[in-house]
Amino acid sequence: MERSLVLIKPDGVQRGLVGRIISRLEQKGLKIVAMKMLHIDKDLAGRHYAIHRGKPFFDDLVDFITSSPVIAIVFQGKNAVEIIRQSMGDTDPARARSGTIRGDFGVDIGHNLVHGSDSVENSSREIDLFFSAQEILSYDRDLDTWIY
Ligand code: D4T
Repeated sequence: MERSLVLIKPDGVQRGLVGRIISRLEQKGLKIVAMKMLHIDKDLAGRHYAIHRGKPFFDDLVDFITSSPVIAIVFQGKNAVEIIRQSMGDTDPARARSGTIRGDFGVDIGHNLVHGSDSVENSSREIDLFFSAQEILSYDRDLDTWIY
């Protein structure tokens, strides 16, 4: 089953949107297999956003993601990566559709509330940055027979 790393960014935590963001993804049928709260340091931020190093917004992005605690979650489910990207909406909340997390709760690209892995390859790299193998749990849910 596919896995994706979701981060509820500092603005999501500060604005009290953690429960609502998690709810949307749970209601879709995705399963939480790991979760923690942490304050990302510059080193982890640099590794997580390595692909953006050198871009004009990189320093602001690192300052923002390290400014206050985040919630890191591994969601698991069929097509989890794509489903989460669709649920989050466009990177720029101003362009994100209503009904998406960013479309409903955000206005500014620098404060877009949530991160979700953009590919299966990147999801395993990102999950490894935030979680050890022991922290990712395996369990059955009876309701899965009604989702799949
Ligand atoms: P993340 O990685 O946070 O899930 O966002 P996306 O996958 O949707 O978008 P991204 O990697 O292209 O951008 C990462 C992060 O940088 C911020 N950003 C992006 C920004 O502040 N200004 C910009 O011009 C862009 C492109 C927002 C998300």
